[in-house]
Order: sequence, then C-alpha cells, then structure tokens
Amino acid sequence: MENRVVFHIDFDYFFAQCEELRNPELKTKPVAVCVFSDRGGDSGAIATANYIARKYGVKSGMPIKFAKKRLESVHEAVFLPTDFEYYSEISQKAMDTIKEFADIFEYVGRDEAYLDVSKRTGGDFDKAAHLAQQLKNAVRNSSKLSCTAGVSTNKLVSKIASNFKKPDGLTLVTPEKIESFLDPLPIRTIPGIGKKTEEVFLEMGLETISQLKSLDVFTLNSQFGRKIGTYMYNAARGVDNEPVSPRQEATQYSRIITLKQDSKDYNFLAENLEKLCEDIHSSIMEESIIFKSIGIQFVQSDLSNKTKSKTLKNPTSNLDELKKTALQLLREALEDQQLLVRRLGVRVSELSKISGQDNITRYF
Ligand code: DCP
Ligand code: CA
Ligand code: CA
Repeated sequence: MENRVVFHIDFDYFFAQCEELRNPELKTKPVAVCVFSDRGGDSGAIATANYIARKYGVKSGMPIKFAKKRLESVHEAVFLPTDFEYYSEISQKAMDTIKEFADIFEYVGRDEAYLDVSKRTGGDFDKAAHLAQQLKNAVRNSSKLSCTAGVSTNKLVSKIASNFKKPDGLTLVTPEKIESFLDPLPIRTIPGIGKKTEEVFLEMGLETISQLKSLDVFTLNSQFGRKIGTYMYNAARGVDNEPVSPRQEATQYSRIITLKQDSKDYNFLAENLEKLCEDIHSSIMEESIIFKSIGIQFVQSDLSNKTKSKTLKNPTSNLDELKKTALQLLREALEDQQLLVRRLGVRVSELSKISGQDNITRYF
C-alpha cells in the first residue's frame, strides 16, 4: 500500500462540553471547569472552558482567580468543579463508537485517540475524509459530543491537523499538501514544542516551520540532543513513522513483588512498598497520568489476599503523596495482622491525564 491513512480525533472543550450535555442551559453561557486545590476558596486552576468563556481569555491552566477576573462583568458566567467519573463515562461511550471505525485503535487519553484506517480506505483520501465525517456524525448520535478530526498519513500531521480548526472541525491533509500545510504554521504547533523551545527559536529569528527547515539535523542535534533534534528535524518535514499501536484505556497501574522473606514487620514492608511506589510513579509520569485512588495488596503466607485502598480528595501525580498514603494503608493493614505477608503490591486507579496535551517523549 502506498499511503497510510491516520485519523487523530479530539473531543471539543471536553470537560466543559460534558457539563453542557447534562445541563443544556449552560450552552449559551461562559463555562469554566475548575480544579480547586485543597487550600480552599478560589485557589486552583482552570481545567478547561467552553468557547464562549475562551472569548474572554479564559484558558486551561490559568488560575481560577484570573479567570473570575476576566469574567467579572459577565454575571451569567458559570464556574464548576471537575467530575472525572462522569467525564470518563462519556468518554468510554464515545470511544466505543470511534473504535468501530478503526483498523487499529490507539487510545491516547480520555478525549483523544488515533485510528489507522489504511486498510478500510485503501489509502484513498476521498474515502478517508468521508469516513471521518461519518465518524463525527456517529459520535454525535451516540454521545451527543462534538469532536474534531485530523486526517493525514501519520500521527504527527494528523494531530497538527486536528488542532488546526476547532471546534467541530475536519482537516484533511493529503500527502502532496503536507509541506504547504506545515510551512506557514508557527514552530510551536509541533506537538511537544513548548514555550521555552519556541523562545529559543525566536531568538534565532525562526518563527515558522518553514524557517525551522533552514536548520540541518546536526545543528538541531547539537542544540537539543539527538532524540529531540531528530524529532524536530523530521516533524518540520511532516515525517513520522510511528505506527498507530493498539492501545485501550488503562484503568489502573499496579506492581507486585515477592518479598525476600515472609514478614509482617512494618519497617521491612515499608521499605519495599516505597520502592514499589517509586516504580509505579515513574511509569505514570511517562504517560502523564494522575490518579485519585491508591491501594495496597498483601498475598499472605496461606496465599489469601488482603487489600486496602483510599480515595484522595483530588487527583495527584505526587510521589510523596503516593508514598504517604501507601504507608498509612500499610500501617492500618498491619494493625490486626496475623499471617505473614509473602507478596506485596501497590496500585493506583481512577486515572486521568495531567493535561490534554501529550508529553514530548511520546513522539520519539
Ligand atoms: N485539561 C486539564 N488541564 C489542562 C489541560 C486540559 O485538566 N491544563 C483537561 C480538560 C480538557 C481535557 O483535559 O477538557 C482535554 O484537553 P484539551 O487540551 O484537548 O482541551 P479541550 O478538550 O478542553 O479543548 P479543545 O476544544 O481545545 O480540544
Ligand atoms: Ca480536546
Ligand atoms: Ca486533547
């Protein structure tokens, strides 16, 4: 087959759109969904906002206080707390619909997925555009959600394409149009390139992807390291060979080990538990995941199981908080412990993405 055909699908103003679904009156008002911090009051950050609120400059990541200031004069503005369970429910339903359109389905996060549709379109981009429109209609029918689709030959260009026109967009970039599509875009539109990297290029007088192409791969590698340098070199040319790899939503991460000796000694178990926490933490950081529930597990000397878990007030990705909670669960679990512990495990669940954006490491 000559062409791969890849879709990137991204739900529009996702948390805020979910809120509009269960309360249609919100549709005509500015809506901001807030992650309130433990400090109380208005401390915390905006998770996302609907497009009406965005007109007032309200953005993801902005302190709630700033957002309230921007909407000060708008009395009907609505600020809501997050409800992750509800958003996941809607996401699952929509993702089930989306999967049906894929030869290979790759779950990226609650509001994002890649689809390889090379087989069913036979590499034909007219067919692909039609299929993407059908997918959007099907998602609207099954879940009432609007989403945006990027259609091209690889994950990178499809992702940039889906970002190009939102909400409710469909951007098709055929192989022969990739260069003219990418050239005028700001360097920042390359996934993984953040503010800091953008500034480095601006200082070099480089603003657009076309200008970025003036740097050869050796210059980029020496400035950013071989991995990132090569990634940028290829990205500027719309080159990305990363396959769409089958991936479903992870609902939990867990690790379990067999202890060097059976034990019910707090210090011995705590030491092992901390290592397990560190291990699990490094994999969830790679995936930019935050969690809300923490559990520990004993497989006891008679092979029976014992578990304890705790749900946090707010999702976190903090290692100290993970360790602290796991150790507290360990202490509680050992209070009436008769049997020795043979295997020790830890798990985190009720997962979400740190943000809708992918970590740059995913693009290598
Ligand atoms: N999110 C978050 N904090 C951030 C960014 C995002 O909590 N700093 C959450 C809320 C979003 C969801 O992730 O609804 C998806 O993020 P996106 O970046 O895809 O943004 P939206 O879906 O909200 O808007 P868009 O229409 O631009 O895709
Ligand atoms: Ca989105
Ligand atoms: Ca997203």
